[in-house]
Amino acid sequence: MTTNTLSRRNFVKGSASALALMSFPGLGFGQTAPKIRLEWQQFKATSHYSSFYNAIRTMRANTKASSRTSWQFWTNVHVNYCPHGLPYFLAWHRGYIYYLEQQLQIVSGDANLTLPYWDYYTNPTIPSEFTDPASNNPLYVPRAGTSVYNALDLSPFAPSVYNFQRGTTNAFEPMIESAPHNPVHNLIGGIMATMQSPQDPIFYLHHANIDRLWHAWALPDGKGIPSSTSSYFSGSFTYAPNLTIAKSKTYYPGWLGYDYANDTKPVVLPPQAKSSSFKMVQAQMTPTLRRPAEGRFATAPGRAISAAARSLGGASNVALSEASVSARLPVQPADLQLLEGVRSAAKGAGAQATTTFKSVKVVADNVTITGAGANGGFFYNVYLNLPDGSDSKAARQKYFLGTLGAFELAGVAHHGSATLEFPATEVLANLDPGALSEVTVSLVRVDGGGAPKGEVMRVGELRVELSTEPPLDPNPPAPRSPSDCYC
Ligand SMILES: [Cu+2]
Repeated sequence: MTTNTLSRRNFVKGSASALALMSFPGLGFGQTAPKIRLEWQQFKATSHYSSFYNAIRTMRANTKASSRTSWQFWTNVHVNYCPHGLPYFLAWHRGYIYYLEQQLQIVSGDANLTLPYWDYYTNPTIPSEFTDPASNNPLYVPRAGTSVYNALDLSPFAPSVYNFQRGTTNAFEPMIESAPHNPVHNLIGGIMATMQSPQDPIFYLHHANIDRLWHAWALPDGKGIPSSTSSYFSGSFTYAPNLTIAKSKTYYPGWLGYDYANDTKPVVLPPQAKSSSFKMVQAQMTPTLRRPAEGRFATAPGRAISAAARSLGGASNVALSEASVSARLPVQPADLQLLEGVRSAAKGAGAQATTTFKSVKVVADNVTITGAGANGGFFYNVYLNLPDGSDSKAARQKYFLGTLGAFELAGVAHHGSATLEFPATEVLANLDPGALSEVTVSLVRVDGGGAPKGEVMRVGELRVELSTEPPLDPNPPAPRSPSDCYC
């Protein structure tokens, strides 16, 4: 597949519309040439643009959610089944957009229609066709912001990222979900900051791009992706009645019969869009990352949370606004020793850990969001023991735990209790021993163009927890049945 990439790409530039009919050198007898998904700027110049546009208009006009030809039907598939922060995030969404693509082909009558992708590493502003608020524009929904420049991150594409699955060190899937995936949802905001996000047509261009980035990362040899016969790829995903796909088919073989016009990994960030938020954006991207000032919070001392978990101390009622903030947790010396035990065990220095605890996580418990906050337009980067004045790229690799925003909260909120957990054992293992005289969690605010002012979120308790669970587990429990929501 990879050897033909260049010739295909050159060909795409010339005549995209006839692509699916072409066969390419190197394909064996009986093999069909992959259908090529195009970047939006190329796609909109093809005859498939009107197929895409009209199919979305037809599907959005269909208000019968039980009908597969309605837009809401597909949104409900996402609401009910999508795994976020769980295994199969990439594979599940690959199958999901594949079936939506087929649905668009059926509705449009254009069998060669492929989903376009939005390459925000080249054009970080939403294509203008999606932002025209004319009432008859099916590509438009109200949004908080249009630039995702501040969501971009190159760290998933670093040479050290070889493993794939959640539960392995330096793993691609959780990394790309953390950024740019989640922050793109957050900075666009509006419906994109919720589990109903597929209502916004830009969702599918975003996920086609995430899918493309997975493909680009995996080339040429699949890196650490589990083999087709591994237990990881046994079983199937069910999206709806008669829409079931073997998990292995989301990667093996032939890759569902489509490819992308550009299969290369991003290596640099794009030039920043000139907009009214230019100065603000500039200020956030300075190469030095300051540790946010410590807020004053009521604190909760260390305590047992359950037989399997112990809180090392927490900060209560952490209000989050446009200001970044750090919370220093009141960790007792005895608890610091437990933490040091987990650190040295995770580092491999003291494999015979004297503690029953094996892993550590930062827990944001009882998180609430204001109405303005729920509309998105912002998010927070979460760090453990971020030093002051570190190089932002290095800090990203060493102290970064994940992102917190309206989208992440929406993903957990419909379980009833809004608790977000950030695995922290890998970061802990990489801290210098001297760095453990204190435990500080920093929340660094990142804004898009339409960020709200004032309080947007509140964390009931922000704490660090030790857990008896192993820090890394590439074979987590099997996903729940399709009748179960596992967002
Ligand atoms: Cu998404």
